[in-house]
Amino acid sequence: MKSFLQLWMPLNASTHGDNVDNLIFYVHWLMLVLFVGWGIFFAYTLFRFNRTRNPKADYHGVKNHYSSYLEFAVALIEAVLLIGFSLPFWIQEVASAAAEETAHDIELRVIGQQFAWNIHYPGSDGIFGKTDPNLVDGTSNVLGLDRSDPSAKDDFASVGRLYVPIEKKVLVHVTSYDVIHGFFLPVMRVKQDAIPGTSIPVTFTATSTSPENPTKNSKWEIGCAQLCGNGHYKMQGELIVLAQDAYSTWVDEQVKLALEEGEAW
Ligand SMILES: [Cu+2]
Repeated sequence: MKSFLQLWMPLNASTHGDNVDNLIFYVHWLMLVLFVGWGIFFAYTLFRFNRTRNPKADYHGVKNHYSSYLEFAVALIEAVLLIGFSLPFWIQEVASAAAEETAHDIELRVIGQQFAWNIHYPGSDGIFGKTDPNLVDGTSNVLGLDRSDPSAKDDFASVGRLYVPIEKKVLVHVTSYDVIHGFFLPVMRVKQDAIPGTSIPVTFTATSTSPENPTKNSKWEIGCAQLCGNGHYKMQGELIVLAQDAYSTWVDEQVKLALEEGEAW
């Protein structure tokens, strides 16, 4: 089943991707079992209640209460599964996710905007400078950075191109400038709604570098997974996973450019 489904699935290049994929495979197995089971039951009823065996309809039906007992048993088992297993597991997962949120190597902000992905890098100080939606300018200041804030001086933006290093845990704060978008990295098995006014953390760790000169098909895509307007279809970006030293070099270059640009402000 796994290798069969993988024919249609995007490459997985993240550490947690296998868990997501396994869930998809288990759900498919379960659906296959249910499909075959109900199919057999359907065929059985067609045979069991056919016209030659039952020439006259039975207007009274079943008299005993077995079906009620059965339904009660099913409800009870489901309640035990939900209260006894699912809820404790969910609470534990939420707690560990909250603890995980603080542990990371790289921290970024991703801001969805009709129709592009703006990525905010905190620069060499690792601190995000103040931003203000009123300062947003489509060409010179896509992030709305407040340049009077000292920690904003080395911040820089990357539009539509998300650069991350390999084997480093990346924490992304996902938000939106205008409407609801869906931040989607298929190869990282990351999908998170970008909602105006809220900042939602997601983490991932890349296990391999992206293709060096990608074609249209081999490019690692950033997609928008929420219908967000007329230009939704073209709200694409590219995920570029670099070796760690190549990433540091790139960040240094961008910081240098930002500082030079900042002097002109
Ligand atoms: Cu969008």
